Amino acid sequence: MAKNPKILSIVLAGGEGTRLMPLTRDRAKPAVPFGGVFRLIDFPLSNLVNSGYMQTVVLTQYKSHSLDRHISTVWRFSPLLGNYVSPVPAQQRLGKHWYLGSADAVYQTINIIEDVQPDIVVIVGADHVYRMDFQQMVQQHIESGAEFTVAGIRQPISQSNQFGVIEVDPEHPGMIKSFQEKPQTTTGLPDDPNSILASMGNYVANTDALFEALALDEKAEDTKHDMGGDIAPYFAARNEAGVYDFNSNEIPGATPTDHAYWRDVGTLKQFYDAHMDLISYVPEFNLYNTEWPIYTLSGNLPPAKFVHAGRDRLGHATDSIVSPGVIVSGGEVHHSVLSPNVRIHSWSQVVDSILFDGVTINRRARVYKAILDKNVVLTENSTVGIDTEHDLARGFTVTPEGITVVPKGTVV
Ligand code: ADQ
Repeated sequence: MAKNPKILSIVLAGGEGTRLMPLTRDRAKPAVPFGGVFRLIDFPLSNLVNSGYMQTVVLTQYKSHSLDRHISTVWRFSPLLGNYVSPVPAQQRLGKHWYLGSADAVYQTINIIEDVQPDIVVIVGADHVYRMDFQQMVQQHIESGAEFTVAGIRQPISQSNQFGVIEVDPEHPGMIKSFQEKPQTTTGLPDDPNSILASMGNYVANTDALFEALALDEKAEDTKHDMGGDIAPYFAARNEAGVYDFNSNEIPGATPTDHAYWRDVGTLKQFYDAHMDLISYVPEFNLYNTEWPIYTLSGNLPPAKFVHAGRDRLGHATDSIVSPGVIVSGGEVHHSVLSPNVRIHSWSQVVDSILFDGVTINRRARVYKAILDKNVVLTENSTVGIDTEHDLARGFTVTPEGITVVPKGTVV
């Protein structure tokens, strides 16, 4: 391996995100807004840039229009300087089918990888909220001699059927003995029977070994062409897979609560909870760490404004994130996330909620524990989240935990 290996990063951004419906009705999961001004894909892309990795391809597939637009407007680097983030839609290069799975998506991109000739490929998912320095993982990968390294984090054993489960080799700590994708049952860790070591869906691979694995997988019969389901177990079975402990990742400016924060936001409940983590009194995830910024661009917008519109109409927001372009005029916002261009009018109330771009809350309307998608309008005196039975009857999504989700553009 060269002293300064050449790295290409690949972001897997083709997931459908069915469990986030209706937020993924018109957009790919990685394009779902997060934290007021961001989109989910800004997290992996910021991590890559902050790690010093400036050559990235993003593999897109479903409903990728807003994702492509976001990548090309926000993330276009200078090709002159050799820096780029390029979206690659499903090519149907190898036949008349879309990507069969995440491994097939990488395989269909082999010609792009060959053009770049990297020594190492860093492959990351696009739908998690976290900070990670991939250089530290690559460093360990090189030192361990593994062909393929998986990033791991402890998770409750009750969630083992949602993750790739890593069993570390006791004889060779740092290497994986077995990798099982989303097993129904499994045993816990030797020092903590209630936890498993879960794959974060982030991989570092030596290019040649990866090509070989992908080519074999493409021809195999019994495969879902999945990085977690097929490629990681392949390397584990050959004793060539290393594991990188996310807990050891050091991020400049991280707080004790924020260290090793990682959330899968694949369900509405997880998506909602991760937002609440941003606004808790001591934030579980600190957006204000300027030493490891999360980048985005949210257009040319004026600052947020709070208007005292009359006696008993003191427009205010507490324990909340308020984005540029928002006007809170005579209404009350508590413990909520407001995206750009939201309007909150007199005597209205927004509590424990997430409002996407351009939402309007008219006079005396009330919102509780809800996610309102882009451009939703609450007319005067209307409510969302106060009576969840009524919300269901109106065709809104209500999660088992009682979070109401109103689709894009709905007038309530
Ligand atoms: P999942 O997230 O369930 O598990 P998957 O649906 O394949 O796996 O998504 C992984 C990433 O690949 C996502 O970023 C998704 O957008 C993307 N993706 C999915 N299908 C794709 C396709 N056809 N083309 C391009 N991109 C695609 C994975 C691992 C587990 C691990 C969890 C961690 O398989 O082992 O534990 O992530 O959340």
